[in-house]
Amino acid sequence: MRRSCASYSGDLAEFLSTNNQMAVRRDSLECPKGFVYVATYVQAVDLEHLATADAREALTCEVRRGLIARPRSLSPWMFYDAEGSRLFERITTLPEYYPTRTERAILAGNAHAIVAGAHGDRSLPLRLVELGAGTASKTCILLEAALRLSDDVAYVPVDVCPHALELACQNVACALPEVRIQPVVRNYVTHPLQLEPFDGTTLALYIGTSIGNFSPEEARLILRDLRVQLQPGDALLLGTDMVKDERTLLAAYDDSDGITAAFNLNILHRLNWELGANFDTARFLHRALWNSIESRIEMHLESTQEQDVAIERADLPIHFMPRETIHTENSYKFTDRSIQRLLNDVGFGISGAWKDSRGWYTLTLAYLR
Ligand code: AVI
Repeated sequence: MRRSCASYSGDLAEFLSTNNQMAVRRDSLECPKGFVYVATYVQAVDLEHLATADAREALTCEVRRGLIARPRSLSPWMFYDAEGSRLFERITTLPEYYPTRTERAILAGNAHAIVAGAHGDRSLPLRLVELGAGTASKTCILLEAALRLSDDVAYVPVDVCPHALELACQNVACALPEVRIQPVVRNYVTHPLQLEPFDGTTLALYIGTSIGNFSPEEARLILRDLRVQLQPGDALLLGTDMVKDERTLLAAYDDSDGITAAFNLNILHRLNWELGANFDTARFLHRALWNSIESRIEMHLESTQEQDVAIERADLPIHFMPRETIHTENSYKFTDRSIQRLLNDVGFGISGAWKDSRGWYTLTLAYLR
């Protein structure tokens, strides 16, 4: 059953619970595209349609804010439409892009210790809430470990991209049908998460080094918003990419196949499709640089020439000078001290940390102080 949900704004979970005519139907996995599978039974929801109106409004606001300002910038959440999410998935498999496979290896070797460290009272149900879940490709490792410790495990993937969320639900439902899945379509940056009360332990996951895409101030806001949703006894698992040699860092953000360049330029394609802009993407170049003072990789789009662009639905004409840039992403890299400072500032203490042998990546388990 496809529903029309043009006025939707908020949590999918909230939406589901207030719309009891919502279909709860087949238990096969052959649903049309745009529908999502929830746990061992299937709730069919037109996620694509749900997110459209909100997403377009946010896009218009962000474009007006970022492209009028100097230097020009756009927020990295704009990368993640269906094509951007697909390109990001490709990035994660590139030889130069080490964070994903490094984190996966750490999880594979330590999932039991991590979940056991978070879930003190095994008799209680366990809920894993994942911010920026993407396709949840690594989360199954933790969910499997969770199922070995508890027979009541719930998974709440939260993501701004309904397409990625749909894949996350399919992946988890196929691999681990015992897990109850409650997907939430949400931009947790602009709309802080509101978790349903839970009678058990919650392990919040902020892995995949997504925290690195926010300024230190924004990162603190996001973690504070998350912390107020947690109860004493709950935990946070934070994934952070570490400072390392510049060559390795730059290669990870400017790969030889040009996939990261395509990912960066996709923001302009998105503005063409969704806001009626007329960017000629051949007139922009992908640039990645290491800013050692701020401890971050920066991605920019550089105009190759003087040019005029119009963004029709934002009512915005823009004039670019040659070599003028749009700053599209920061990816902050951490040290043990900066992780400790960040967590301490937002009310968490560290109960464990796991790294790879080169110390390129860290997973930190934190408790509520
Ligand atoms: C999603 N995020 C953690 C990625 C990163 O490494 O900062 C996004 C990315 N940008 C370019 N490559 C990957």
